[in-house]
Order: sequence, then C-alpha cells, then structure tokens
Amino acid sequence: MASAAQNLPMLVCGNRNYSSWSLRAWLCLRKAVLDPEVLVLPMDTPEFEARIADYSPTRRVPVLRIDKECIWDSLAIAETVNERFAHARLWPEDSQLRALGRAMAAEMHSGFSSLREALPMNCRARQRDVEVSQSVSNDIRRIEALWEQARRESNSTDWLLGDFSIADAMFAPVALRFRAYDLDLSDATRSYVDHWLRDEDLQQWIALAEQESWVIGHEEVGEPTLEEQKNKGESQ
Ligand SMILES: N[C@@H](CCC(=O)N[C@@H](CS)C(=O)NCC(=O)O)C(=O)O
Repeated sequence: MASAAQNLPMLVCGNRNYSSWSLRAWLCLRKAVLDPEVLVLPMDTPEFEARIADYSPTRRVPVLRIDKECIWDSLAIAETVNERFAHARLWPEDSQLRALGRAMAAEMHSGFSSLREALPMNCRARQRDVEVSQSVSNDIRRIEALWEQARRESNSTDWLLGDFSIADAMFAPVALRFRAYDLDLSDATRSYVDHWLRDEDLQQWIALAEQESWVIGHEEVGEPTLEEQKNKGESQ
C-alpha cells in the first residue's frame, strides 16, 4: 500500500449504500492501490448538514483531502489520483481508447439523469420490481451500447477498455443499479455487471454498505424482494 504518512489521502463520503459518486472516487483510489482514510457522513441527516461545510465547499460528497489540498467532485478526484500516482494508470496508453474512455466518463458524469433519478444506487437492493419509463429505457439502451462499443474496440471481455480505467469506476454504480432492479438487459451487459460483482474492492464496499443502518426513504425504490429480506435476516 502506498501510504506515505504525510500524504495519506482522506476521502469524505456519503453513505456507502446510496452515494454513487463517493463509490466512484473510492474505487479510483483503491485501484491505484491506495488505502484512503474514509470519513462517512450520513446523508439526509442533521449530522451531514452540521459537518459537511467543514470539508466540502460544495456541501456535497465525495471530497478528497490530499497533501493539504481539498479536491471536490468525483471526476476531478479520479483525474487527480491518476496524475499524482504515476503507477495508477487509470487511463489506457492507447490515445484512441483514452479519448473514448474520457467521453464515456464525461457522458456518465453529466448525463443519464432519468436513470439516476428513477433508479438510485442501492447496494443492498436485489432485483426490485420497478416501472421503467421510456426515458429510463433510453438511458439503459445508451449505456448498453457504450459498454458494448468500449469492450469491442478494446477487445476486452472484462473491463471496458482492457485494463481497469476511470470509465469503469464511473459505471460501477450503474452495474449495481442493474443488480438492484429487475431490468431487461442483454447478456453482454450482464457479463459486465457480473465482472464488477466479482471485484474484491467493490465487494468490500458492498459489505460495508450492508452493515450500515441508515435508511433514506426516497432512495428506497421498489419493494424489497424476498432475497433481500432473507439477507437482512442473516446479517442480524
Ligand atoms: N458532480 C458531483 C456530484 C456530487 C453529489 O451529488 N453528491 C451527492 C451524494 S452521491 C451529495 O453530496 N448529496 C448530499 C446533498 O446534496 O446534500 C460529483 O461528481 O462528485
């Protein structure tokens, strides 16, 4: 682990269960083989309101504290980690693939608002029954096309651009959404979701999310399935 005492990074996150932008930033740090100190501020609580301004100029998470600097916004954190830690290699060497990856990351960062609003990331949820509007369906089809294009152009059957990249981090919460809700997905899409679900870093994040007791009502979309109720019973 690269954990130089003076510049041990600290990441301020929201609840692991729901904070998709926090997950993206944390994955970039983990894949750069960094083990950041993590401070979780529970969202939608008086504690979050009282403490967030001490860390974040935007009052949002994630925020990275590194070398006495404060970097807010998941994409800026990802790029900073890639730049500061040369071994991280969070973008491919091939410039065409790098350009594709950057376009994908930017599209995720600024788009897919229908999917993000209707189907929140929920690490604990499994295959919930939901109504899928036309605009959500359009977002899903666009994401499937992007994943398919990236893996085809990089000849990859696992990560989007061959090796792990920032593009994968940006889409990890979508993979979790695709597990959380019962959706009509292609086999290729499911294979990428399964690839993510086998990842040890993501498994670590999910395990910690499952231990959280905070529940945000409006983020709980669809009825909990029998599998979730069973999982909850087993973890108590
Ligand atoms: N564009 C920002 C989005 C950050 C964001 O919306 N974070 C959410 C949690 S995932 C948040 O801080 N919500 C708390 C609030 O708005 O009070 C990024 O990429 O980091």
